[in-house]
Amino acid sequence: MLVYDYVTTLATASSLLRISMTAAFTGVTLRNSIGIRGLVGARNPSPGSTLRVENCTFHAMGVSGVIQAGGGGAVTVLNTIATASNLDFDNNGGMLVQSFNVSSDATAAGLGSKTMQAPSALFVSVTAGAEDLHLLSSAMAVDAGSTQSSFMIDIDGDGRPRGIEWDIGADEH
Ligand SMILES: [Ca+2]
Ligand SMILES: [Ca+2]
Repeated sequence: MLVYDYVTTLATASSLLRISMTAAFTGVTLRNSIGIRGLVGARNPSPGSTLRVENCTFHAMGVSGVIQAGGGGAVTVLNTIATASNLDFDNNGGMLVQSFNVSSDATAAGLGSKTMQAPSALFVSVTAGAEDLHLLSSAMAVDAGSTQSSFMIDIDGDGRPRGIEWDIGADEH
């Protein structure tokens, strides 16, 4: 689990998780993590690497929440919210396999995903410098995720699911 509120002066180099371009990694997973105001949340620039992103929340990234950027590489991203980026989810070569994601632009895709969702309707606070990316009780991401068997908690240590289904994003409401 990671929480990264980017320092503005470091933002030109910022990815929360970036796979090496010079070696092949498989089986890397980023989950229950939040990134705010950086450039990229999760980036796979490696042609030979695969990355899985589960139940993350990325907000106000200058470039993207999640990028697959190397031909031949693959990112699987599910139960993840990316909002207020240049492109919330970006397939720039290779495979970007999406399901049960939420974006504020048109780039969430696949089964169970929702586009064009206003951040202010999802999160407790999107005030710059005072963000609280816990879900509002009224957020459409509540009980809208897909059930996973590989983990059972959220970023707070709350059990998943609460309510009738898993939530989308790092927070289970
Ligand atoms: Ca739930
Ligand atoms: Ca929670």
